Amino acid sequence: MSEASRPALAYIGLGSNLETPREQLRRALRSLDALPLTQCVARSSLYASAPIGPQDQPDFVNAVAAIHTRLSPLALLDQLQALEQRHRRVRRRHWGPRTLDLDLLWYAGLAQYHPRLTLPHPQMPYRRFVLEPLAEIAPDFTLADRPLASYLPALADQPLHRLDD
Ligand code: ROI
Repeated sequence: MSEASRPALAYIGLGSNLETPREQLRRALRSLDALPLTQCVARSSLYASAPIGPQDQPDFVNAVAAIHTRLSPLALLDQLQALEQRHRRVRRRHWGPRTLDLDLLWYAGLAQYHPRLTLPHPQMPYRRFVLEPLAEIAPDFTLADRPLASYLPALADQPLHRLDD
């Protein structure tokens, strides 16, 4: 089978804490499905989470989507960054509030260090707002050979709750 006929499975983390975050995420999920050579195959519930990092900003809404894509990791990253711009991402300071943040978390099991893109996303093990939505859509997922559930007890101090959609 040729490479082109096999899409890669990838997981995307979504976050927003400005300008009606739930609506930002719903729009972003539709836009992911509309990317070239890409289909959204699953999405988690939306989750409300207290900010990690600077606390003087609104709570976030987070979700994780699973996609099938024929884009390369860097081509996908370009598309995600363009999508953030189209959603008029506001990013006034590092780790500050934003209208839409799209993180490429995991791509077909690839492990790489690259100046633009390290895979899996290096912050994954430390973020409950990523691991819990991911566990919802990929219960058997393992990170560094450990089930997601094994990471969660250490993150119990990060407030997170599932929203009704
Ligand atoms: N905190 C939460 N809860 N959710 C996010 O998506 C998020 N994104 C960020 C920082 C500012 C690190 N904190 C976050 O970029």
